[in-house]
Amino acid sequence: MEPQGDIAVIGLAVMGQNLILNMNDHGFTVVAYNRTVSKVDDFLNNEAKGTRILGAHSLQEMVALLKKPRRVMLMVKAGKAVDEFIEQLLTVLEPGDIIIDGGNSLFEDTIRRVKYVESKGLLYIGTGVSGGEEGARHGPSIMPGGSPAAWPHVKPIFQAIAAKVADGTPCCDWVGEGGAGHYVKMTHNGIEYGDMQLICEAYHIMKDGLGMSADEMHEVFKAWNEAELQSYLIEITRDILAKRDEDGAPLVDKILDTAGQKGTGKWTVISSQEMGIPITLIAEAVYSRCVSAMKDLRVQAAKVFPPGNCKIPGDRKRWIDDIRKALYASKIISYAQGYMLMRAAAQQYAWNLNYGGIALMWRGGCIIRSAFLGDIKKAFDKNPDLPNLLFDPFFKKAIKSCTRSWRKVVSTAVKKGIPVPAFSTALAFFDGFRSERLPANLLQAQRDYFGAHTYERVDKPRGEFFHTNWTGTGGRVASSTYTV
Ligand code: 2AM
Repeated sequence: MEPQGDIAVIGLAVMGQNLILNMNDHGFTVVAYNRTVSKVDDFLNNEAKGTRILGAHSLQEMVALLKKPRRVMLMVKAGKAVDEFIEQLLTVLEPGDIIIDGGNSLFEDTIRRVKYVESKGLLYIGTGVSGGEEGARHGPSIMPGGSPAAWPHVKPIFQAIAAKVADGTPCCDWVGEGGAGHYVKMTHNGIEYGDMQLICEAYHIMKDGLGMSADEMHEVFKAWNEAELQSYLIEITRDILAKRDEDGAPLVDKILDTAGQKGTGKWTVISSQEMGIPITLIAEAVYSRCVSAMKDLRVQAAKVFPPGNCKIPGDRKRWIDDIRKALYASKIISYAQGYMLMRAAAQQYAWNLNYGGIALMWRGGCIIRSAFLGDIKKAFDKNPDLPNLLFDPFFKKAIKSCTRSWRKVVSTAVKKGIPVPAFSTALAFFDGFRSERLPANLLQAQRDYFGAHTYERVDKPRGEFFHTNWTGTGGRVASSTYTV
């Protein structure tokens, strides 16, 4: 009998299982395999009961069940497990077959793996999958990159199972070569860190500054979710604030204030440092989680530096509106920074990224899905070469309409001692970005003073470098220049 399997999925943790069930719902025959083979039968006898899903108890059996070219998707722990499976798969697959990694792999690993697997005559895709367990089951955002020749073979499956926007367009398209898919997914996660931190700062000001209850904040987030901030993260925040513990008190108040992280936010910041792109908001979001994790030290510090009165006087309704605007403006900055990062990465790694397409992929299914991404898509559709989101007329107008409130919220929070690292770094970035002249003239003078690093002059063409003997005792020789 001809093999029936359209695709194999290795890794039966919840994401893998849900993707398989999703593929099955869309008419594909999936072969399921897992390192701990007993989980295959567990899955077949429970979640997969009554479906056309096939189980394999060895990689050989799995391969024999697949149509050619064989498509094998790894949904295993990022890191060593992926490399180990690639090695094993290379012994059972044939040239032309396709290995897909759907885990949260570091894009540099994916770049290496694409080259390696292609060198063996097979094709490789590293794909971001976002949307959590629910997304995987009912429609994730899928961001594939790697060997372009593999895409036509994977496209029908991925686009069928992906989330769809209102007009039916799937939140999945080809991202680019090499590690492009995982890079875009990493950036997505970084932006997700930023969005979450922004919401938390709004919540903090409302709670401590305006003295609002969880119920009152629930109403605010409910209203915000009806307008320009409409998004999955605002929606779940609304619902979290309404959730009661068994004793009837808001559950959110009982949760310890220490946040964890798995590393994709950190990777985004590391990559931005390497590329010299200021994604200050995401960086602050990552560091804010680090500060939150220092609970014991914070408890000690709170005794040494007890907080003063942080109540914010004035009309609460107006404040809430100001906070909404501060959040919206900061969010625009965060996405502008994220897009700058992707643009720099595209240049560095020679990826031809479609920025509007990326916004569309993030429009549905994933954690940062929002109405806002529809506006970003429109901006890049209008001008694919848009150098910065802030230059798009829609966003320019939006930022301008928010700046007064944004400054008011940041300055008041600072006065009251409520930490707003993301709101304030966004504003500081904005002010730096729109400054024709920054104090870096002085900085460059300092560098030339102690290190003979040279400087360019405002009254001479760019690219001409000068060195001054500042003290009269330094030498005439300048150090070689370099850029970061
Ligand atoms: P397991 O069920 O055999 O532990 C999520 O952890 C998924 O990744 C699971 O399917 C798990 O398989 C798999 N996994 C984790 N580490 C692995 C490794 N080193 N080799 C193979 N599979 C691994």
